[in-house]
This record gives sequence, C-alpha cells and structure tokens, in this order.
Amino acid sequence: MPINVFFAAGAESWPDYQVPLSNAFAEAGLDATLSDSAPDPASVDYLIFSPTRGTFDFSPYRNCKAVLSLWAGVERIVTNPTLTQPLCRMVDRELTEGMVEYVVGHVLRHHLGMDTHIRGQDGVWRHAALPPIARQRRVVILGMGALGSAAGQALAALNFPVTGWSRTQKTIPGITCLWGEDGLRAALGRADILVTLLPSTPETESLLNGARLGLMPRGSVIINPGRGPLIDDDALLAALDSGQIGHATLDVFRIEPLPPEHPYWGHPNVTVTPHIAADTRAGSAAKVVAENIRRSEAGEPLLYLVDRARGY
Ligand code: NDP
Ligand code: OXD
Repeated sequence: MPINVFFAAGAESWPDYQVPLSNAFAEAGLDATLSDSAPDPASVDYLIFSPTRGTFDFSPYRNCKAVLSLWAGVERIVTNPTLTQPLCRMVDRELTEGMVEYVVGHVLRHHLGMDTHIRGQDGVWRHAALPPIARQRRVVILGMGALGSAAGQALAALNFPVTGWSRTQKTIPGITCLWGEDGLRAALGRADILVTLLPSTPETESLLNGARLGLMPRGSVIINPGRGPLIDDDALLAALDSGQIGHATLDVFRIEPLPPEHPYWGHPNVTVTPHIAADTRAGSAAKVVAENIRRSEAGEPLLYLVDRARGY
C-alpha cells in the first residue's frame, strides 16, 4: 500500500512543492501518493502543514503518523487543541543559510555604519573617527538553536565577540554561552548589537521589555528575525525615542503584515523587513520532509520533533 501524504500547506504553495516533494520521495525510496486534497482524512499517513494555512482541524486525521511543518517556528500550530499527532518543525540547511546571511548582512550594516554613506551622497566628505573593527563590537544572540548558533558561528568567524543565550547550558565553539536570568542580564549588558532568534512561547513573550532594554549599552542595535512577541513594542519605541536603542531592524511582528498605521513604519531609527529573513525553500525542505517520512516508516525516531509542553 502506498503511503498517503496530504499537502495541507496552502494552495499557493502547492505548485512550488509538488514536484520537489515527489522527487524527494522517489529519492528516499518511498512509495508515496502525494495530494493537495484528502477526501478521506482517515487515510492520511502524513500531513505537511504551514501556519499560513490558518485555522485547521487536525482531529479527522486520526491515523496520521506525523504533522510535518514547513516552518521552523511552530507557535501557531502547537497551540492548536485539535493537534494530537507528533509535530515536526523545519530545520533545513538552506533555511539556516538564509538566516545566517540575513543576520550577518544586517549586523555588518550597523557595524560599518553603512547608512551614513548610502544616504549621504551629497558632496560632504564624512571622514569620521576610526570606526571599530569587528573584534571591538560585541554581538549577543538570544536563542542558540539551529539558527542562532549558525548565525553566531558565522559572526564569530568574522571576529565579532559573540555571546549566546539559551534556556539550557551550551558549549558552542567560538561563542560565549550564557543561560538563565543572570546570564540574560550579563548578555544584555554587553549587547552592542542584539539578535533575537528565540521562538515565541509564553516564556519569551515580551522578553525584551523596558527594564531589559535599559540594561543594554546606550545606542545599541536590535535585529529581530525571531518573532514579534519577543519585544514589548511600546517599550522599544520609547527606547528608540530616548536614544537608549539606536536602531531596530525588525523582520517579524505581532500582526503581519505590519499594519500601515504602525509607528514602526516611518520611524527614522527602525528598519522593517517583511518577514523575509529566511523563507523555507521547496527544494531543500522537501528532502527534510521525505527523510522524516522515511525514518518514521523505518521505525527510526523523527527529526526535529517539537516538545509540545515547551512550545518549540
Ligand atoms: P530552535 O528551537 O532550534 O532554537 C530555539 C532557541 O531558543 C534554543 O536555543 C532555546 O534554548 C532557546 N529558547 C527557547 N525558549 C527559551 C527561553 N524561555 N529562554 C531562553 N532561551 C530559550 O529554533 P530555531 O533556531 O530553528 O529558530 C528560532 C526561531 O526563529 C523560530 O522559532 C522562529 O520563530 C524564527 N524564525 C524566523 C524566520 C524568519 O524568516 N524571520 C525563519 C525561521 C525561523 P535551548 O537550546 O536551551 O532549548
Ligand atoms: C519560519 C518562518 O518559522 O518563516 O519558518 O518564520
């Protein structure tokens, strides 16, 4: 009997994924039927999902062996009360590479002060004091998971002193690893540039509040490709207006798309990017999905299983 795989990640994504998934299943040696419809939910063995799909009732898929998310962040799926099946999130080489490039690019923008020269093409020779080199610019990354650790290692390779912070204690070559509340305070105190790559969970909600923003060096920079709810927006706007925070580059927001009237738009010290830090790419993501189905069918443990109690 072929394995039934239901692509429930949205009609707009189906044309991008249909061929890569079919190819990846064949390469993995899977005898699988892939469809973007499931007339009989009880016959579905695996369900491929994206939170862009919106509200979804997982309960009819009672024989489904795993829900495979195309997204890394699963806050909109783990909270679904109908989800009883194992949930795997996306960890993928190309997604990670995309995030590393976004983080390194935006760190370098602020480190090099590129805006001064890009905006200032006005005949003024702005030769300022010697700018710091990377080893003098401290970068802190909140979240030392698949993405944070890769971004941190890339920055460390460019000589930035990198501090990482996570829930549990870690040892990552080239990165000073901190954890816990004391670790967070110490990390924020040295964050000339702060990158937030934490998941959105009840514990990380408004982690960057006014008090914690106040611990950062005056004029420091925040880059948030993690999730909008990590930041207390009112506190960040106040910190930007007072000069406590010099600039915020924000890719993710509590409401997306960011509403046109939101004060982040047009704020002179905010850069908004439209949740593009690291899109999932069909070619490589399809291989991750296929490998997980192969493992499940072979009785091997699933990769990137989400801990439902932890929320990530
Ligand atoms: P991981 O699950 O691999 O890593 C999460 C990290 O956050 C871990 O180091 C974890 O600590 C840490 N963490 C979680 N909760 C806490 C807490 N309460 N206190 C301290 N540390 C905590 O996730 P990824 O690296 O793959 O992805 C991170 C996030 O990036 C995603 O959840 C998503 O929100 C976002 N993302 C954004 C994209 C974009 O395009 N903007 C694209 C992809 C992802 P520990 O290791 O100790 O468990
Ligand atoms: C993700 C994202 O979580 O794109 O994969 O934000």
